[in-house]
Amino acid sequence: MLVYGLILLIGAQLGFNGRAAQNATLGKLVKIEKSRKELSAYYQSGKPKLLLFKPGIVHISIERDSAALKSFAVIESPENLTGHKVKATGRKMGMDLPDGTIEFMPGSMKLSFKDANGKEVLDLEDILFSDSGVVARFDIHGARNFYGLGEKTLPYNKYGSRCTMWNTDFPAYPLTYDPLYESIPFLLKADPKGAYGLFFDNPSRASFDIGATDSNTLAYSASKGAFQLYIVTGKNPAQVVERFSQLTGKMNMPPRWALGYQQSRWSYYPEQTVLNLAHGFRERSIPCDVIYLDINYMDGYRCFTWSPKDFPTPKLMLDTLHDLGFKVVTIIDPGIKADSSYGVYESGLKKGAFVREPSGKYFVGDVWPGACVFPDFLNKKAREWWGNQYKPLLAAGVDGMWNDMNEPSVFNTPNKTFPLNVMEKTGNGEKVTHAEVHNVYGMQMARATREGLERLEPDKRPFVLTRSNYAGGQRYSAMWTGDNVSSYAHLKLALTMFLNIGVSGQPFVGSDVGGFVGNPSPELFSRWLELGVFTPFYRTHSTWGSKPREPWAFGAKYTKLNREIIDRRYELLPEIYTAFRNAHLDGLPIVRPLYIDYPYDKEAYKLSDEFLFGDRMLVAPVLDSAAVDKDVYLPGKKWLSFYNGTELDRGWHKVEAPLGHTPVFVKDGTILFTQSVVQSTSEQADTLVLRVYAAGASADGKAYFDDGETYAYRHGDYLMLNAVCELKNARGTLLFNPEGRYVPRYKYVTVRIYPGSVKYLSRFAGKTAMLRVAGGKMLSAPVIRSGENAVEFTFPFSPEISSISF
Ligand code: MIG
Repeated sequence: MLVYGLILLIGAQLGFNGRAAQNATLGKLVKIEKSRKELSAYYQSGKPKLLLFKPGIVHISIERDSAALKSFAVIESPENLTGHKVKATGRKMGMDLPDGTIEFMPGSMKLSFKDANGKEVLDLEDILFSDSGVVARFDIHGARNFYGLGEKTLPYNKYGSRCTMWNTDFPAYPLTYDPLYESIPFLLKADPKGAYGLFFDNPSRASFDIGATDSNTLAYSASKGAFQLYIVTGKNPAQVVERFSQLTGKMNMPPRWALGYQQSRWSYYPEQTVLNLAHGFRERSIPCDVIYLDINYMDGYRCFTWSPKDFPTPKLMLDTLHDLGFKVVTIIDPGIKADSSYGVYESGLKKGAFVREPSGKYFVGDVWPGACVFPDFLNKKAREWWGNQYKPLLAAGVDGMWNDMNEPSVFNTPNKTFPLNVMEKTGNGEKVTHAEVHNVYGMQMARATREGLERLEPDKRPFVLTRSNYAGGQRYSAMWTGDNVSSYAHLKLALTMFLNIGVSGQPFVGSDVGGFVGNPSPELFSRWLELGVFTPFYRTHSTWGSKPREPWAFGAKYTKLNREIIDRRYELLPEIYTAFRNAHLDGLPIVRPLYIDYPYDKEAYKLSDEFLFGDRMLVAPVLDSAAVDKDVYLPGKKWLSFYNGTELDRGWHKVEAPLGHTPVFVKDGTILFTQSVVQSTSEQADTLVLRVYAAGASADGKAYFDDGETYAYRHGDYLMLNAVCELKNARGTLLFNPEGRYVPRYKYVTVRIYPGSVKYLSRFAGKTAMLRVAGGKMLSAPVIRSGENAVEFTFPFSPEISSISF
């Protein structure tokens, strides 16, 4: 029996046949220490450590010479674990996890991971340190499905590929270009046999070779710093992703307006153009929540200023836009113009807030404003200073912030970013070179921005959008996939990227609708808008000099179509908001691969052209030119068409998909919460619409509501409306079970039921529905036939509804 808490010295002589173990790059093994959940080996010049971190998560860290940097990604600290057995013999140490066993042999530095059935799934074969970093090679035991790795281009399944982690600005990136703006070194192995995640937490330049060089080997290398690996186990891919999100944190609940449709371009200016744009939406009744101001709103690209010529009255403009129901997001880049008449520059100098060259001089590089200095976002003091700079923008009424160019992107250095020897200071004042921390610069900028907004306006949920990011960055901001291209291939790529970013812990993701570079055909733009309806971050954006890309810019026929598409987003808002709430709580993606919910279905691992939106809707967007139908795979059992309740069984189906029509299916047994169309989230919809898909005669669902902008929900000011519907013979009942005290201000509630069989329809239609409110009041309404396959009835809305029978 182990004595808990006692550190036992096993000593090299006990387990290594009298010979002291030796590692090629770490030297001689000096001693081994172990406790209830930790094993540390001390080599002459290195310290491998194995730690049971959290339930199902093991941390392996190998420090060489110097101590490892504190993680920027991991928010949790190791837990005191119960129910995990740690077995140690002289040679090895084993940890029994709920979903497998991990054994580590500090003498040979071998590590092996067996699944719950005792089958080997992963072995660390060797690990070598040298002046160019560390290289680790793993035997993947025949695994062929790998996902995640954040923002990566093609292919969808990363098996057979190599890629690099080095945040890079690359406009109009080709379909297989690597690396791009963000790095999430989290690799998810997932197939019907099981899943695990490998999180290599190191923000220096790193690389993955996933069976590309040797079909059975995963090779990982990092150029600087310690080897840091978290093995995340789980009984299926969903559990692995959830656990990874416990480690690196969840997306915060955004303000509701950030879920609306958003219009951007480089750039809308001057003021009058912005106002005309806003009126353009309202005059045409095309819903829109947010307008973006790209770099031309500034005075000579000086961050936190307004161009006196083009934006002489920003406050007035913002007031008008707010009155029209718009929010405004402004872009902010990290480069601060080195200009002694510019207050932000001067105050940053005083605080010593900028990164320096080894000589101690500030590093100066060119970006849009010309010669710039750059904030040291890794440093707490610099982050605080930075956060305060947002004051004037907030005072003018700006609602959200967009952080761009934060890889960081520099125009005039050979590597297009900071020179590798630029010095940065971490939280505890420790000096590091840029080479060690490049991949967290953008994330720390988003953090500085978010923390600033939280300090300046503590009652408002901030909205921050970032281009560059690292694992854990979902805690601070939404992200978009940067400078893509107007083509169908890029439309497909966008979805592929969303799916892998989602399982890498970042649910709040989107792409420039229509493609940033180029001009989409009217059809491509509409198809991209269609995908956007089901994309967490829904924003049209295009480059300098691109043709107009407002939803009405393509002629009357497309204006109507585009309006109907965007209307759909607003109808679905209660569902979308609920999906965000779920992702905020469980860390699972909103746009999610089929394998998350159907882990035993082989097909689910292949498909990157359809996805689940939340766990009850399957979306099969059209991603090809001139298509009028689409081959859709439905997993599980029965699905119903979102639009008309047509039933479809598991398997492949060719479904109609003319322009403007996205095939969407609802899992049988679901109540979806939708609403009547509004022009922006600042407007209250009249009618809450429950769509009951009940081919199997029963359905349930729930929807989450709160004020959409403050943290009052944390103190009980929310409503979780649970509903259950049962159909029996010619009778139906709907039971409501509300939790929380928030009251949405709908006027009516419509219930539309797709009972799946025409026989039922005729029984229900023409009857009377009776509604019962908690206090006992009763109301009646006629049940009418609605469309081919549904019946519906409407009542005044009350959050007190306890049941409806019909
Ligand atoms: O060097 O601000 O990805 O969305 O419009 C280009 C201008 C800088 C790159 C961003 C893009 C933005 C553009 N920016």
